[in-house]
Amino acid sequence: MNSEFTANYNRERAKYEALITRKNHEKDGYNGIYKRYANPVLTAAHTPLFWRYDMDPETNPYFMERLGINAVLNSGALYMNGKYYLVTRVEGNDRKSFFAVAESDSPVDGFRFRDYPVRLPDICPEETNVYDMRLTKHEDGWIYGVFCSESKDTESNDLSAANAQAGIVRTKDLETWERMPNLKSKSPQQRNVVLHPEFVDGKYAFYTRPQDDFISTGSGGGVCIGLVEDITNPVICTEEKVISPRRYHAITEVKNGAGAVPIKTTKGWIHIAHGVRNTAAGLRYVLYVFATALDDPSKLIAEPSGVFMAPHGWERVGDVSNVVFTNGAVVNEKNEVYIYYASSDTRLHVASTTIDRLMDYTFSTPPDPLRSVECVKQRCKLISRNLEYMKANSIC
Ligand code: M1P
Repeated sequence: MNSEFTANYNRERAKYEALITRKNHEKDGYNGIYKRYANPVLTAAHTPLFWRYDMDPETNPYFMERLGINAVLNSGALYMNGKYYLVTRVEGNDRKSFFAVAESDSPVDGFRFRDYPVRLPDICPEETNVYDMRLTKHEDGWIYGVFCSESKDTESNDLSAANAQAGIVRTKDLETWERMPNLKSKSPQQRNVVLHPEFVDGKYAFYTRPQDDFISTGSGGGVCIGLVEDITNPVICTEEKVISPRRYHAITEVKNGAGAVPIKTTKGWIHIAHGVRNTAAGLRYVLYVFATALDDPSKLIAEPSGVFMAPHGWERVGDVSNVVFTNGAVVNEKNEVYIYYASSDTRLHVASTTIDRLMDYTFSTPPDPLRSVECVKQRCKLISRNLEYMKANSIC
C-alpha cells in the first residue's frame, strides 16, 4: 500500500473515531427551560469515510475525497426500544440532499450512521431534491416519514424556480420504505408538513403550511391542519384550518412552519415550530412553541410569547446563517425530552428538557400582546408582583 494513502487514511480514521466517540456535555447558559449541549450530535464529519473516499489505494493513491458531504442537518427523530434514531438530512457537495439513519444508545452523543443512506422508492421522475423528514409513529402501527419533495418549476423561465410538495413514506424498521403518492392539497406548494400521531375523527391529520411559491408563503396564513381519509391516496379532504397564524411584527411575520411531531401531554399537544422574520441581514429563523387541545388538535390553547430558541454564538454562522430549525424531538420513559435542532443549515445539535418543564413553559408563559405598549404593561405587571413578593419575603 502506498505510504501517502496509508498515512492519510490512518490519520482521518483516527480523527473520525475520536469524533464519533467524543462525550457530549451540557453547555453554559441558563434559562430554566432547556439545556443546550456543547457539541453538535452530527456534522458532515460524522458521515463514514467510506461514503466520501475511495478506499482503494490503486484507484485513489492520495486518499482523496471523491464524493464530499457538505452538511448534516434537519433530522426527524424517534425513540424506540431504548434507542435514539435520527433520520437526518445529509447534503452532498453536489447540493442534493438525501436521508440517512443514525442511531445511538444515548440521546446526546455516540450517533453512528448505518452503512447505507435511505434508498427512497423513486416514484417521481421530476423530483430533484428531498429533505427535512418528520418521523411519526402513528397509532395505525406504521412509522411515517413526511418530507419535502422538490422539483423544478417547468412553467417558469426562472432557472431557480422550484416546486415543493410533501412526500410520504412508511416503514416498520427504518430500513425498508414504502412510498405513497405525494400529499395533495389546494395549495400550489407545501413544505414543513407533519403527520399527527393519532387519528382525528377517524382520519389522518396533517399539519400543513400552504405557500404561494417556493420561498414565499404569500397568502398562506400559517401552520394549518387538514384531514386525509386514505393514506395510500393522500388528499386533504377538509378545509386547511390555520391553527398557528403568522402575525405582523412577531417572530412569525414572514412565515412559520410545523417542526417536531407534536408531543402529547396531559394538558394538550405541544408543538415546537419555527418562525421566520425578515431583518436587514436577511431572514432569521427561530423556534417557538404552541399547544393545541387534546380533544381537538385544531384548537390553539396556548402560545407562549416570542422565541423558545434562537441561534446562539457559533450556531449563528453557516451555509444559511442566523437559522435554528427543528423537525424532530423525542420523549423517553423518564419523561425527558430531547430536541434535535440544526443551526444555520450546517450541523445538528441537541437540547434537553422534561415534559414538566415544557408544560410549565407552554402553559405559564404569557402570550405575546403584539404591541409595545401592551408588552410594557405585561412586563410591569411581572416587575411589580416580583417587587412586592421580594419585599414581603426579604429577598434582595
Ligand atoms: O434555510 C432555512 C430553512 O428553510 C426552509 O424552511 P421554510 O420552508 O420555512 O423557509 C427549509 O428548507 C429548511 O430546510 C431550512 O432549514
